[in-house]
Amino acid sequence: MTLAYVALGSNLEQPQQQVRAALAALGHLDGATLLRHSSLYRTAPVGYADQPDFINAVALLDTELPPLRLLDALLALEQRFGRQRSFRNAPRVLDLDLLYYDGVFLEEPRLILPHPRMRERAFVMVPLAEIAAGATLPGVGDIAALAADLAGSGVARLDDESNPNKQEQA
Ligand code: PH2
Ligand code: MG
Ligand code: MG
Repeated sequence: MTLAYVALGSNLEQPQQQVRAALAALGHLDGATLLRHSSLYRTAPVGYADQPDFINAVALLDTELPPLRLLDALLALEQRFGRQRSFRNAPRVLDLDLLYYDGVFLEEPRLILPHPRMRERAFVMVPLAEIAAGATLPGVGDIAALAADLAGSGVARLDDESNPNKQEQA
C-alpha cells in the first residue's frame, strides 16, 4: 500500500456540496482508492482573512500514482470543479493539497512533501487527526498531539451525520 493524505478546501459556490462532490470524485480517481475521509469542518479563513469561511476535510488514499502524477490528477480535478487562480489564498471552489505521500521527502518547484505548512494549520491537522490519530508521520510528527495544540482555533466539525439536509450557511 502507498498511503497519501490529501486536504480538501472550498469557500465558494456551496462549499459543503463542493467538498462532498470532491470526496466522491476522489473515490473514482484512476490509480487511487479512497480509503477513508474525515468529517467536514467549517473553518475561519487563515492568511487572507477577508473571504468566506471554508469547508475543509482530509482524505486518505491508497495510490499507484507517483507523487507528481498524483498531484497532476488532483490539479485536474480542481480544474473540473472550475477552480480559477487569481491571487494567492484567494477564495476557491476547490483546493486539493497533497499533504503527505508514503514517507517521501520531496522538494520540487511544484511539490514539497510533506506539505511545509500543514503542522501549523488547524484546518488541516484537526480533520487529519480524526482519521490518523494514532499516526506519527515522518517529517510531520505525532498527529494527535499536533492537532490537540491547535484545536479550537476557528475549526468546528459539522454535525452532518445527524442532519444530512442541513442548509448551507456560507
Ligand atoms: N487554504 C488556504 C489559505 N487559508 N483557510 C482555511 N480556513 N481553509 C483553507 O483551506 C485555507 C485557508 C490556502 O490554500
Ligand atoms: Mg491550500
Ligand atoms: Mg492548493
